[in-house]
Amino acid sequence: MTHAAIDIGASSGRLIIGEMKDGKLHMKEVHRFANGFTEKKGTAYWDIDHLVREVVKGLAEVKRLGYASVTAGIDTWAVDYVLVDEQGKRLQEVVAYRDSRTEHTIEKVTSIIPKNVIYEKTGIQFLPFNTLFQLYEEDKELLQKAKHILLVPDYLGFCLTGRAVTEATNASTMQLLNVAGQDFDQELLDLLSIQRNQFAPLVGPGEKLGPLRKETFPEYDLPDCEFYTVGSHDTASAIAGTPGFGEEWAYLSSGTWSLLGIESAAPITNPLAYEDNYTNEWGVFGTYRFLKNIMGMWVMQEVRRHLPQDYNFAEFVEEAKKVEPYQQFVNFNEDRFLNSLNMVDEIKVYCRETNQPVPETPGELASCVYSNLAIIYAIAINDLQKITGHSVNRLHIVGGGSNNALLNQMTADMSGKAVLAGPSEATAIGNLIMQMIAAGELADLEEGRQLISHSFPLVSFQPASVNRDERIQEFQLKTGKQPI
Ligand code: LFR
Repeated sequence: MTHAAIDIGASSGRLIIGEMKDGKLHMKEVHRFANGFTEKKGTAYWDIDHLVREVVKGLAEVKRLGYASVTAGIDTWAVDYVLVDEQGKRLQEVVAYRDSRTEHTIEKVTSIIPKNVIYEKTGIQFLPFNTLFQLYEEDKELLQKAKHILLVPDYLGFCLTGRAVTEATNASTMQLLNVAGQDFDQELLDLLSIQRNQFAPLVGPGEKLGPLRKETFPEYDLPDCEFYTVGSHDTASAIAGTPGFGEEWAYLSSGTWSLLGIESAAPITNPLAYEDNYTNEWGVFGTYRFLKNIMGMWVMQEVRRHLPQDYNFAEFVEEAKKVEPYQQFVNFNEDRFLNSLNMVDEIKVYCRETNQPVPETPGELASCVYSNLAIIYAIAINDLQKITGHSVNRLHIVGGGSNNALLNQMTADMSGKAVLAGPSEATAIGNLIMQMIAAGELADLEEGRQLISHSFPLVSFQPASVNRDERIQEFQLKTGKQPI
């Protein structure tokens, strides 16, 4: 059987074909396209029609390559939504989560329903862009007109199959689901003046969504395609695609964001988890991802955009290697780095404000980013162990960022943990694995992860002794980030 993973991140999308042959998963990328938000009249929007078009083009490419019949699953980033009317028409431009409209919304909402109450209900970390806060700022008339409020992958699935669902892993990131009730929380819906039925039925990953409506796209020659729901939140798919076994592993899904955490059988919402803003996103097969969002490769993407030299990411790594690391201590998790006007200037200003050497060259900037990400990861692992009582002895780094051997080594050094890097396409792999389980080719997630570990090489990094404690303390001193 041939499966197609449609995996769209904040900076690019791809369609990857996967098949099981001789006990291994074989993958081929058949289509790749750019993604990104653009500012129009002061608001940041995604080009959602472009994404629909590129997915259809990718499916046409599948047919052109000789695959007459496939299954498919869609995953994207989380939290952003599309309003759809009675006729199935989109009602608005899709606002991107880094838009500033929700800059102060956490305070507004939590002055009505206290923060700890929302956390107890949802178990979800407070991020300014959670759908709860975005919908709070949405045009109320438009909201009332909406028959469906669909998250991005559910909207794409709706355009392709005509069926509207709310896939649960992604839905959990809205911060509107009540974890005890396993459905939308009535008090939060009331706060937003939204009816429960404006959200399509909740479905788990691994359900049949429906066949591709080829007649909607007559200009393309398309394969027969049966859509399945998968972990439609890219991070849910990435962790499904991480070959972790036993108890003592943690993951770092490294892409535009760095998502660092553990897989848990139950949500963890104790006071420390609340204070340190750890989240419990829903994973595949009833798991929870206890994790923290860390500003990840976004920082480098933005540094790259604002430098006159056109370096690719591998070149940044080469430049960074020539520079002494750990020269500045910068907490990239501060909100000021979420959507800075100019990331290069923002880093320099931060260093000046804190009386630290200012990184100037591309190598110095990259080294500053990698050094601090490694320290932030190390602190997150320490905190995580304290909060959960779970001990971590290996860190699996997956996603595009796992190709950065320098950062992998620094992360091993700063955390004192063994790092296993790869696969870099964990998200697409997790998407494919879920389809294979749904189609009966794999028994369960454990078998899927075995398949991954037999199919892709993992690279191991052992921690070296490098003044770990001093550096972490200096970071805490310079940035004011207190240990828990
Ligand atoms: C990663 C991700 C994160 C989510 C952020 C915003 O691509 O999905 O998990 O917090 O993007 O949607």
